[in-house]
Amino acid sequence: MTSARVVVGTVAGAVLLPLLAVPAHAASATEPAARSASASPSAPSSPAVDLAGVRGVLRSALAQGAPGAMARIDDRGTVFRAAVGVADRGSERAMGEADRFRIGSVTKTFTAVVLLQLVDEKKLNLDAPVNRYLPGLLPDDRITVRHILGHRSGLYDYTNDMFAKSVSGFEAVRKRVFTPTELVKLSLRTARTNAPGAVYSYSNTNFVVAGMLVEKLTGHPVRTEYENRIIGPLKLRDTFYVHPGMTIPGRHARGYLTPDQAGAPLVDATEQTVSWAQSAGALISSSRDLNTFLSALLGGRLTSAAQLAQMERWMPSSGSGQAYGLGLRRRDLSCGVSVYGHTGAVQGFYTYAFASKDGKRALAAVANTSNNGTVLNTMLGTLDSAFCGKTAKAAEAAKATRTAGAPHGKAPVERHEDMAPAVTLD
Ligand code: HEL
Repeated sequence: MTSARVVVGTVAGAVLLPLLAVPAHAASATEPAARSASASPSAPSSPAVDLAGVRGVLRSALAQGAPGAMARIDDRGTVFRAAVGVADRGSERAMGEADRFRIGSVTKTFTAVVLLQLVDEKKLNLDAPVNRYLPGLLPDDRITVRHILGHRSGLYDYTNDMFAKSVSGFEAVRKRVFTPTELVKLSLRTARTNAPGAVYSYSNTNFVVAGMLVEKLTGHPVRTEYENRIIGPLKLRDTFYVHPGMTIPGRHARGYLTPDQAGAPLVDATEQTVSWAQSAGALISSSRDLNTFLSALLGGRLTSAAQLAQMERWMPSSGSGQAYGLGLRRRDLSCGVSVYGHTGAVQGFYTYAFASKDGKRALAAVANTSNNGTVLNTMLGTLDSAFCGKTAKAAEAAKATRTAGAPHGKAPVERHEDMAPAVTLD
């Protein structure tokens, strides 16, 4: 069950050609010539991918309670794959690198891209009040679109209360269908966390509002806009917004929620509406599609250069070596390299999806469990292995991770930004 399957190969379709015009909304997924497996996986200045290191991190996640874990790295046409454990505890089907999964808050980057495209189209002003577009929605006219996309609105995160008890909280909403307005109202029951723009305070409410902006400005459901602007042009064959449907289409990993009580059995959380998250976290995707998406975004093929620069205007966020732009995280790795993308935590799945500054190397890594802070922090190690190679510090970090301790998030793990509620930090 813990044996790792690792493949290095080539990919067709992983590299998109630059677009002709700006804004680059109609990104082309023209297939490049396949590269040979022996081709250099990275530019001379980039450390070689440490696939054995990635595999070691995945194995650690298994030892810490994840039924399965996998990662895929796309580097200039060369693909590195690793998968360990099982996708399905019932059938014991092995985890596959091509399995689909729920990406949680990586959805936020997709939503931000749609809004930045609308800025390119002059339909939206980042510094305008949200209430200009959605009159009366928010209790403060000073909250701007930029505050929403940078988690600086002060709107309380209603999921803090919703998932205070992980399993019963989840079961209470598993089949529910919320309207976005209902979710905003849930948030507004609690005082705001800060004045508009004052500080970073991560909140799902922001990206529910972002989805409402998409729907108001385009006149279409967010699903249509994801499809027409990102999924279709990039040929993302594994990416779906099924809300309020509950199932993951096609071959997918099942997701297992770790109960708060140590030793209690994992809860299969695969089927759910994810209506509590919607445009803040309900997308389904695959490691290949996430790498294609982030490579296209960082490569400047989804927005104009000006709007990508807006997404990359970094503000301090919680945690060292981390910053937040607009729907985009920056993480500074042990070797001094910074990577750009997002993380996701939805019941049953932890995701890391990051790319290099030029988008030419991208990693997506997934464990099919959640509410297990140890696994979440262990999976962070895939970034160092993918982007730093075998540096001494990465090896040290991997060693520390391997000895990090027990599941259920009680171990002395590295502090993670915006930790999902009730995951223990010390
Ligand atoms: S949390 C995060 C991650 N984001 C945020 C969002 C997402 N996910 C959620 O808000 C779900 C929270 C509940 C998840 C649940 C579990 O682990 O399955 N936890 C509990 O129920 C705890 N009581 C900031 C980590 C992100 O990386 O952006 O995705």
